[in-house]
Amino acid sequence: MLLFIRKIGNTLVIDKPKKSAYNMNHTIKIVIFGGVKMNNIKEFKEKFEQKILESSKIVIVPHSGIDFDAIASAIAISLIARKFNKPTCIIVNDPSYKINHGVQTIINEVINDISIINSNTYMRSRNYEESYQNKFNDLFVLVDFNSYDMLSLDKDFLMNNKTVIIDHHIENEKTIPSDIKYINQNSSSASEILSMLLCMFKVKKTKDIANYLLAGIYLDTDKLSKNITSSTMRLVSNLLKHGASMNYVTELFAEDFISDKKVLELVSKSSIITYCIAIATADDDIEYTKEELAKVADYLLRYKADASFAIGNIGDNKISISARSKDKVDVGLIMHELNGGGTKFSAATKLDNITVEEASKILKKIIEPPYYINE
Ligand SMILES: [Mn+2]
Repeated sequence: MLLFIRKIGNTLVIDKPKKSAYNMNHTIKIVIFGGVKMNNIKEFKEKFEQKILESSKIVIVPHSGIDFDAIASAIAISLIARKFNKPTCIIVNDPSYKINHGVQTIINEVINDISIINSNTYMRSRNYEESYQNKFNDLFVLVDFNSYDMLSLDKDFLMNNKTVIIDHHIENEKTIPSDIKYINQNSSSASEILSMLLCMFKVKKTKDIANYLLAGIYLDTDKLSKNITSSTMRLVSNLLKHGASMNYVTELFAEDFISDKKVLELVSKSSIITYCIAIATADDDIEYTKEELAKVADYLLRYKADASFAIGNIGDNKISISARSKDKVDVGLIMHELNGGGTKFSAATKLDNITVEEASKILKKIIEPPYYINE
């Protein structure tokens, strides 16, 4: 058998010559990264506790484009820090018009109790120059992401500060170096990991935090239909026991009518380009949020498609592609070819200065073996 070996950043990728997107399953990746990665959550808990104890403030950084999983996990981390009497803040840099209304509801519910600020406010509070030199001994906890792409802080800033990552996404060459990290791709969501950590740290779960974590799990499992394991369901059961309510969560997920109409219009414009792959290509002059594109891709998987892609303009001269897969196609690898990332089931990328149509052509070149192209 002929094997190809390529090096992408810190990753060695070995693959068989590919005939179709299906064969991408045979790719082997060897990833070499810095930082201490904990495979064992108990070991991570001990190290994380030490880091919290030796720091003066816990600065929690959810990913940009904050969603239910990121905000719920961030709030859970602030409860852990509080147990050790450490002050905390959560950094959110997304402009409020870009924040999902359900996520905004959660932020509004906790804002009087937990400090949620943007990075400039944090920098001012800490004195910009001195923060860069870590004069304050703050601990940065990045949650629900591990890559520079989704970091809402100045990249150089983290270099001199202590960093912890808690995540469930695959690592890639853009993974941020950290002192310790717990990254478990078998977990459905960061909220699942945090539900477990709250138990281990013996933090009492209120009805509110149980609801938020359930919303986080609900989002990342596409309403408890994907990526779930017996461990996920055990934790869901535990959250329900602590007062979480499905009614509260479905209410948070209620669609905004205008946005949903946009989603369904784009779904109706999609085409199944082979018998297995659905692509929705938006008009350039309509701006979508990444979340709307993700919904379109999710929606397309209801049909007999193995994988789906939604391509649209997200503003700032950027085109985003959101990709979803049932099983046979590895959309993580396909998005990786376009400088993006994600898991086999759910991935995305952003492309600069091109049109939706051009992005669609590039994507089709990657996913279609020549004998499938019919244009
Ligand atoms: Mn997540």
